[in-house]
Amino acid sequence: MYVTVYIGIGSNLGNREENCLKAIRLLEERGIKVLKRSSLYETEPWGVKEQPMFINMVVEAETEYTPSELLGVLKSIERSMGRTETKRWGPRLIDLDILFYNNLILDTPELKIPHPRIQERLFVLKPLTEIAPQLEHPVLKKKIKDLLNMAH
Ligand code: PH2
Ligand code: MG
Ligand code: MG
Repeated sequence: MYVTVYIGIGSNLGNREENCLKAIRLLEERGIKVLKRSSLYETEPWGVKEQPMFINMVVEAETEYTPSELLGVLKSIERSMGRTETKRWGPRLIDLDILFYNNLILDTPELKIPHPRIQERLFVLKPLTEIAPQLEHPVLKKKIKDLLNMAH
């Protein structure tokens, strides 16, 4: 059964745009069908301020992977692109995060869905509003466009 997922993509090392676009190609090679992609956004680093600016984007995709399979695929794409262990919120060549998986709510040590800090992060809310303004956050019960307005 196909589910709709939203994946956040970010990079602040190397050729940041190329890294994001390459990640999308690798998602598609793994059978993840990318239906919509946001523009590329240059964003201020969040969490750890002393690091280069990020490029961020969000894609809407269809997949048959379970949440944990999808997490494994994202991690393996990150590794295949040369990402090594990074410190929390620190610089990274590529970061692929599951934002939403249909309207599933999942809270395990390995994986939390929706991504727990979407509502605080303009670097997620801006690109997401571009492609899915009416999408409702299953925990907060608010539309993405309203979360963006509230975050300002
Ligand atoms: N990712 C982080 C920490 N901070 N800041 C921006 N602007 N964009 C990111 O993707 C990002 C961040 C950890 O994954
Ligand atoms: Mg992240
Ligand atoms: Mg991540």
